[in-house]
Amino acid sequence: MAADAAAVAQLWQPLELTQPEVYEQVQDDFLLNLSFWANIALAGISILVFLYMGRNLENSKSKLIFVATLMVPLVSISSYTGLASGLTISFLEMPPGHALAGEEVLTMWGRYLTWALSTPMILLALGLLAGTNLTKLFTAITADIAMCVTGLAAALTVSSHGLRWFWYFLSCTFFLVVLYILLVEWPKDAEAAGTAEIFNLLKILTVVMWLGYPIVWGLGAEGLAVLEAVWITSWAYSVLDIVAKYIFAFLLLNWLVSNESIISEFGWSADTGAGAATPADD
Ligand code: RET
Repeated sequence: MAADAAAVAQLWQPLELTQPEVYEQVQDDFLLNLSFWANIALAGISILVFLYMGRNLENSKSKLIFVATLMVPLVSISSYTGLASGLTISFLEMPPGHALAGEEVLTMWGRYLTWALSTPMILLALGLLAGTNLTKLFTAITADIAMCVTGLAAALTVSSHGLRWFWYFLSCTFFLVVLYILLVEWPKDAEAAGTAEIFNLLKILTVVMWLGYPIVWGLGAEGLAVLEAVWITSWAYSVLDIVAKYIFAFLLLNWLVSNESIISEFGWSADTGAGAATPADD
């Protein structure tokens, strides 16, 4: 009798995996594990290459662009180490209404968390390159952080299926703000700053790649579960990351080291944009 009760109690307990158990699951899925380690290796190589590339920069704004760009693979190597060790992965039971309702879905929430640190660095570098003003930079970065945090909330909400999607659309709304600044505001600033050519290349790369993330979320196990195998979702994010982070950063730094003279020194304020007249010296 007592043994029966214990068995029933065990059956009703939520499946809470310990960190070593999550780690074991990651180890057992070769392709999933590879999607993490490929990025750890690429981030490591990128850090070394970028440090070498930026060694002779002199102008203070160029140096800030460099530091922001270097932070991207630095955050990334930490993010992927968190995933590979099972620290930032949880198995979450999907709520009724979800395609995998009642099932435990592997959720790589560490990705969303660390995007809140890496994507602002990308936008800081792009905004400085475009010679934008503080107001637009602040708006782009805060909307971007809000996008990542609400995306994290979408992934972690298990109380209601509807609310998962509500978070998702909130995140998309913040994303629209970022897209507007990238596509409408900064190109004008970059034109005035003389950096339009490289800015437009990086803008296209960024917009196209970044659009991939909400699509993968929507199709992956956390969303509509069209892509059910978790390693496919993970590889999709990993490939997007490779282009949106390391290739993006390489192109930016490669341009910067040979065109440093185009980047003006600091001299912007909250209400003047690139190319605005410098206040008279009186
Ligand atoms: C989520 C889901 C909710 C809706 C939206 C999303 C957008 C994510 C983006 C991520 C970009 C990440 C990058 C990381 C580099 O380190 C959170 C997937 C809109 C755009 C570039």
